[in-house]
Amino acid sequence: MRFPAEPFRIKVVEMLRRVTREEREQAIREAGLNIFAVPADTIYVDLLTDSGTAAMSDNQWAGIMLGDESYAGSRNFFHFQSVVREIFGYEHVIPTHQGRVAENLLFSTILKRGQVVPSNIHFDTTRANIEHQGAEAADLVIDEGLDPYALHSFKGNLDPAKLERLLTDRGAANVPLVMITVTNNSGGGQPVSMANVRAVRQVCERHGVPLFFDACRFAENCYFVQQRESGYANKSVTEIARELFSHGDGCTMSAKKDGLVNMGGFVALNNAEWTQQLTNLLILIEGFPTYGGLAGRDLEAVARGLREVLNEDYLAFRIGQVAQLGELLEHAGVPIVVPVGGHAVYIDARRFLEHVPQSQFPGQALVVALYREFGIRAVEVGSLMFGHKDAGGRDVFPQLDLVRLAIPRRVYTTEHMRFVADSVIQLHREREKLRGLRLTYEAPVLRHFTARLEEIGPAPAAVPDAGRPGHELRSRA
Ligand code: P70
Repeated sequence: MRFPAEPFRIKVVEMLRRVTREEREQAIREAGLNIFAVPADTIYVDLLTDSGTAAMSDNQWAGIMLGDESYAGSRNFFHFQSVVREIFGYEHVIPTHQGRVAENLLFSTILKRGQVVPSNIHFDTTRANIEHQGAEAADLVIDEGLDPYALHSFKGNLDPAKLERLLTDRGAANVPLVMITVTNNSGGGQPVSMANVRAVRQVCERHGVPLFFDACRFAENCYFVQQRESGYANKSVTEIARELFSHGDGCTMSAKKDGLVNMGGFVALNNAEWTQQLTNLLILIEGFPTYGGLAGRDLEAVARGLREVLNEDYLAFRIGQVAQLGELLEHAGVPIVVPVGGHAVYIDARRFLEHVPQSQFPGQALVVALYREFGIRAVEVGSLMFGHKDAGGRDVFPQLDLVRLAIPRRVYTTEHMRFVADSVIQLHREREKLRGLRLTYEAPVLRHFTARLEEIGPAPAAVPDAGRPGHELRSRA
């Protein structure tokens, strides 16, 4: 397939430092084979996350200079509020410094112990904020959404039958709201269809339960609706977004994704009583309601970013760039989750490294090798992140060991993506050389952030390069 070229030109550049394999070997070793502990300036292509890593536009930077840093009533807040109202259609707009605070405000206010919040798949911070209230987070994605190889245009859909069952079993009084995550990050960045949103809305209405969105990647989701869902080809992505949110009662958003900023978020909702409660908590933990933990200039950048992200030339390039990386890998026989989602390509590490058992962290072994050999940072979403011991002290592993290559917005060129593809393909050819890992330190919770590991067996020899040098001086072992 042909993919659109960059619909922008580059006005500011950030030089990358040359780093040798020896330096990387030392950095990853000192980091205890934990990619979170590696200094970012030793990385060539950083695909750890698409969150807070976007390049802002000249228009956003110009907006930064128009920041009004008044404690109360900043003009940038009113601009931000009007843009959020226009796109999302919700009356009340509460700024926060990032997505998890939006979630915290919402769930600390409206959620009670013992209640349950269903979603397609809750993102980790959403789940943690729900569980922190002594409540339960239920993942009700369609079955195809859990199968890495099932082909479905909207693998992020929430199963309305599962929702109906949950609401009937638990009673609507125990479900303060239903949430839909667009796109479904934890399921591979897969989109949700408008038909599904309507079906979920109907179930919610029958039971009298409000519907909220986790809107982090709403523009990417709406672009997929335009491209894949019948009846939407002639609608603009902005119109599609308005329709999507019109089926709900509110949303939380980390603007660090489709807000095209490095920091920011919000809650938007129609319920005035909830708004008052959220606002009281906001003042306690984030700041005055017209800045919510952000500078006036940051609010201006979000306001402008939310408009820019709906530009369809941008979206065609964005979704195309991710799809292209997926296509290059798939054609070379690298096992990836299909169809490719909106913001990332996920490698199936169990299939990639068939000789490394799950107890030896195949995903993390791949992450370490990608960094050591090519200077690429990916993130493990598998047995290191989700594995734990059960009550009997036995290891429990997740079904999948994935490695996520998340693509920052407007940051890397297509040539960077080719370099990533060639590197992964080269590693795939040499996969027998990779060894499993074992833990030498693990924290009791969220162990992947601080874990330390070591290689099982002798240190691996360098993998020959992919014939497409990255920005490095290679010296071979
Ligand atoms: C990511 C980051 C954040 C996120 C999200 C959804 C659907 C809420 C939030 C929280 C987190 C991450 C993961 C690995 C490495 C670095 C960062 N997702 N809802 O990359 O938003 O971070 O602003 O509090 O995806 O997926 P916030």
